Amino acid sequence: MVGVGIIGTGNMGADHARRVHARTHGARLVALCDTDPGRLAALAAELGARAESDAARLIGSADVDAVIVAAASETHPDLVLACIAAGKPVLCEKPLALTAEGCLPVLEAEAASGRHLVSLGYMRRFDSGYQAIRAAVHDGSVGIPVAIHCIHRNRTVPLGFTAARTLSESVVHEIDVVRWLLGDEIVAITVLPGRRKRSTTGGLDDPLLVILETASGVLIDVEAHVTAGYGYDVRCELVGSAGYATLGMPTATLVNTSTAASQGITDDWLGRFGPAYDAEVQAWLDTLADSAVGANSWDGYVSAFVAAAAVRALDSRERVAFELPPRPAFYDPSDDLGGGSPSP
Ligand code: ISE
Repeated sequence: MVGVGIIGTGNMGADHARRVHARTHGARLVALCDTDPGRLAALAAELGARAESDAARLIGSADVDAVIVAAASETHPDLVLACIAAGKPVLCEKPLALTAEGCLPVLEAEAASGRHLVSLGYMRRFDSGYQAIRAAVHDGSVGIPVAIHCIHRNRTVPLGFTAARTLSESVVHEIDVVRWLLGDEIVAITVLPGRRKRSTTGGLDDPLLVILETASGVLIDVEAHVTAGYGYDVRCELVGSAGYATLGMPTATLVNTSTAASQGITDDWLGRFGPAYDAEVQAWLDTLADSAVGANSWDGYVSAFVAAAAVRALDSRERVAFELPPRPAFYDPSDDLGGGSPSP
């Protein structure tokens, strides 16, 4: 039994805690940590876990073999560094750090440890729909990829939300998943703000049309739309030289009545990607310490790097071309990009 400790008991952390407690095998939820004592105590009592007010103590606990980090984004790099120092595998929610530079100490510490201890929570890599698209690329059935059309809609965001956050918190998922689908790197990005909707308060530019270009010339468009109003909606269609592959609607049941045909829609990503989160955490528990599962620290660095370029493209209203720094040898390409198998 792997003893799991979870830092952060907000929406995502609580969801992971319930998942480890009830929907995975081979693991036991041992300890939880949060800066909000009331929230922490309530969840710890619900799940029969120890409540720790200090993250360093949780990471150092002898009964904690592996750690999930789901605390506030700005705390991620320090918490991940503490896990590496303790030699404990860590599954960190995205982002690895708020900036690409902020990821660098993690890359250095992980390489110095000689162990792939860090997995990053880009859960779309574990979604069966995205996996089927990737399989269609890898087995050649859609031919040579030429374009990807993406839609990423959130129902709503808090007041004061910014378009830069749309890019670094939402579009960052497309940035990660298209690299993984294609085994190709993004080399240029353009961001076009559209007409502002009357319902959008605070002057938020929403939706944005984001265009990504890859090294081999695949064109990707993303409608990034965080005040869509009606629900959470993520779509993806990959077009190749011999066909295309499209994500199905996640709620399969179509209700047909005399006046309408309707399908349910989820409110947020926890609903839409629930099975993907389950698969991600189980895969992580199954391979602990052997290697990262899904995205690794290098992927976290690249997604932060490309998201920063996207913010520059939005600010300048110009196409921004860039070159990634060389990938450290420690992060072998077969770990994530085009490794030949369509597994995560
Ligand atoms: C949120 O932070 C997430 O990470 C979700 O997966 C994403 O779809 C959503 O747009 C973000 O706001």
